[in-house]
Order: sequence, then structure tokens, then C-alpha cells
Amino acid sequence: MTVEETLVLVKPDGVSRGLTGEILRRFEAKGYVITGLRLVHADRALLTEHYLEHAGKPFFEPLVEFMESGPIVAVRLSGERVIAGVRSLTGATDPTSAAPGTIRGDFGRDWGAAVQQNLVHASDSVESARRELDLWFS
Ligand code: IDP
Ligand code: MG
Repeated sequence: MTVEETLVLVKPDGVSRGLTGEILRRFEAKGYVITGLRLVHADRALLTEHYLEHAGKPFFEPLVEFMESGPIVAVRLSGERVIAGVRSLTGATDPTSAAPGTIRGDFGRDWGAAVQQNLVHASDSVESARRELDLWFS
């Protein structure tokens, strides 16, 4: 058994819509433990580093602008297989097709650029979790 850690970001749409509590509630209800919590107005340097794997893609620049548009809640979560578990609670990237019962499926829609405002970011592997936690909780 390996306890993992992961990074969740409640994106500016989640914070401005007042969904931070509901989103965190779901992770806590699943049994994951919040071990870090910060309200951050992220700058371009941090967001560029965070989304490095998407640099050069057509949605990169609008994505960074969206993420700069308001405060983000950064969350460090801990638990057995928390990385996969949180991705599962988060749902598919496109909020319109994300399954009901997931955060994106229950609260996300096609506002603005269709796939952009999907409420949460969640690390997708042990390596990205380590890298992203270092960025947001250094
Ligand atoms: P993920 O957040 O489900 O891991 P990624 O493919 O890593 O999805 O994309 C990062 C973020 O970039 C997404 O959460 C979404 O906000 C945005 N994004 C992804 N694809 C598109 C797109 O085709 N158009 C606009 N934004 C996108
Ligand atoms: Mg991703």
C-alpha cells in the first residue's frame, strides 16, 4: 500500500461560481485528506510552468488567460491511490460529455471555449503530482 499525494486546483470558474466548498466536500467525503490549502492569484510564469506539456497547442494561450482571470484554490490531497481516485471524481476533460456524478459532469458546461472552463485540475501521474506540488506548494 502506498500513500500518494496529488494536486487539485479549483479553477477560476469554480471559485467564482462558489463551488469551492462543494468540490472539496467531495474529496473529503471520499476519504482523502487535505494536507495543504492556498488561495492563489497565479501569474503567467507559474501557469506556463504548470501547463508546460500543452505549450504550443492552440488552446494554450487562452487557457493561461483563463487561469489568470481570477483566484484559484490550490489543494494538496493525500491517500491511497489518491491520484487515480481524484481523476475519477473529477471526470472527463470535456464537461459536456463528462459522466454525471463527476464534478465536471455535474457542474461543468460549454461556457466560453467549449472544453476550457471545467472547474478543476488534477494531477495525472505520480511524476506530475510531484512536479506540480513543488510548483504550487514550494
Ligand atoms: P485534463 O485537465 O483533463 O488533464 P488536459 O488535456 O491536460 O485535460 O488539458 C488541460 C486543460 O486545458 C483542460 O482541463 C482544459 O481546461 C483545457 N483544454 C483542454 N483541451 C482543450 C481544448 O480543446 N480547448 C480549450 N481548452 C482545452
Ligand atoms: Mg492534464
